[in-house]
Amino acid sequence: MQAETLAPAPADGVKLIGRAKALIFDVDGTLAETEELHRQAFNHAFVCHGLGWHWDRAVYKNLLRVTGGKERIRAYHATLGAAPPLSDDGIAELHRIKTAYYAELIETGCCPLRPGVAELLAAARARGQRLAIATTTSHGNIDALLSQALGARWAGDFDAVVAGDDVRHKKPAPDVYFEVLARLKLDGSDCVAIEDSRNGLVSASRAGMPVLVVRSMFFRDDDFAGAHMVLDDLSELEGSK
Ligand code: XBP
Ligand code: MG
Repeated sequence: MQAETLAPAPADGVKLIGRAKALIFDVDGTLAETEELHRQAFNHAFVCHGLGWHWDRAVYKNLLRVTGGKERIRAYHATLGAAPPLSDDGIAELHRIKTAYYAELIETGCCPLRPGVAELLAAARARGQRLAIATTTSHGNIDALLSQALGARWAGDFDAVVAGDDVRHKKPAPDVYFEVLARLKLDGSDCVAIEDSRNGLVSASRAGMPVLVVRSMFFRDDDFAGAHMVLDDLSELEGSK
């Protein structure tokens, strides 16, 4: 009879997390379900510029394969055969409008942390573990989200915060995770990455770290082969201590 392969239970996630020296969090989709607000903010910028573009959820889901907002705009523009040219400055201006509107949306308080996130951050701090962020989005967007969710002094709890524009290549390249490891002076195997997308999983895995995936709105059906564990959200860890 063939042995059944069992998926790791949340208790394995608790063990994995408990023995890590540092927990490294992705932001979008992992700490909070921000991607829908990013989508609305991109559409706002397109209206402001009179472009006649609109990214519905299906289109956006597909475009999320391209990490980074400026890169995503450029990739979409390239799919429009006869579109007027869009310069790097034009893209940067669109992205500035998008970013300002995204911050306004976040400041309404409509985007709380996902279930189990605040509890995990508090438990990790109580255990003396270090916290870090490895994200594709910008420092401004991280600050907008975490000031709202954790208070203005949130950054004091994190030993490294590395954003997309701090590194040469965005996820799925490992640059952002390698930069976090360099700042923490740790090896990947000492840490756990917490991610919500295939691109994030690949990025962290290439930097040599085990990855715990939490499924999010747009990446729910991504291929997470290679993840240490896949959870619906981090609150699943709480019942298995
Ligand atoms: C998140 C992203 C980001 C956001 C938009 O990826 O790809 O581009 O969608 O942010 P991850 P910006 O969660 O894997 O880090 O517009 O600021 O780039
Ligand atoms: Mg993400």
